[in-house]
Amino acid sequence: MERILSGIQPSGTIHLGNYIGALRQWVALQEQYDSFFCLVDYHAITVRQDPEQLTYNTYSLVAMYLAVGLDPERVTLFRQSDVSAHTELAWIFNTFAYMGELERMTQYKDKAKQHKKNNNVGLFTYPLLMAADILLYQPKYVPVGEDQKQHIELTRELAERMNNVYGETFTIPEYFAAPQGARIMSLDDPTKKMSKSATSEWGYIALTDTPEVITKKVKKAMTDSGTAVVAGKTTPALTNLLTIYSVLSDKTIQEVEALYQGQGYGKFKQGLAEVIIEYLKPIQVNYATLMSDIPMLQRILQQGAAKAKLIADKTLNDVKAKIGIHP
Ligand code: AQP
Repeated sequence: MERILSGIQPSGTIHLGNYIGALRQWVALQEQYDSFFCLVDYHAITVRQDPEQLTYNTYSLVAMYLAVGLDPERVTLFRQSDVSAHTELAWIFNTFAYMGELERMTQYKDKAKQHKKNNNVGLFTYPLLMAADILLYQPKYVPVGEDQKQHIELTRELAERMNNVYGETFTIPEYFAAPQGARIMSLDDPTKKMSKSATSEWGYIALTDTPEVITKKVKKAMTDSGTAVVAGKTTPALTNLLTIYSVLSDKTIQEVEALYQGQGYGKFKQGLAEVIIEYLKPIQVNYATLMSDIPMLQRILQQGAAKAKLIADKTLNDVKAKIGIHP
């Protein structure tokens, strides 16, 4: 069975962008692939986190993984910091990657601007920890949103570089894009991606948002000039809203456009809010139940880490031996 691997940072509340761009695919792919999904908490600390909140966000994230439909009997769910091979391999990659390669990363450029007072070295070397997260497990595919594509390309480059020097060491992983919604944009600014750490809460819909909050956020969402509910190059805000509607309702964008023909933005937004609320209802019920049993979440993470460690340590030991660092 071919393997897939992906992860999300416990850096805040999961939003529709994370769900449509990543999580939703994971649920569909778990049937066909040997699936490894991690909570990348060492990535989250590249931005200053409140310690108690980080612990809470970690449980919240694993509960959300399960609430959307990941089956812990089938997939391996684990926390990055429980498997020390990630940081060890990341250090080795620090000695193989070039400054220029990391300087080109658009996420680093964005985050450095966003966090001027804490532009730490971890923000810069983040893609190398991500490369280690991936390559340790030798996956064929990495299902992530489009914003992570550049990091996957760097991961491939590093894997090829090491394979060329030391012989076959890593599987070269491929980016696996969501068929629709690989980049969901912010509701209050369709030129920016929907993000957990956005300064305004009006930009994202959290999977835990109440129906009232969802209705308010959708009502306030930016639209384009005009009145017709149509997708296209000149209507980026509507295209984004139509994409969300289409994915969550299992209708094509053309079907949604036809549904709201001649009805204006008000009716469309009302319909969109209803679609989101209905879609999230069962997820929110599952999530509340799962969050009431933290020891069970801890057990799932422990079991996952034990399975992940077996594979990760094997890859790390192979790399260490090849570079001359024997146990
Ligand atoms: N707007 C988005 N559209 C589609 N996919 C998205 N992803 C993130 N935003 C969108 C995908 O979600 C997964 C998890 O992301 P992450 O937590 O590792 O970090 P991120 O990409 O930096 O996401 P955020 O929400 O913007 O987090 P912050 O604000 O903390 O940096 C990834 O697969 C990502 O592609």
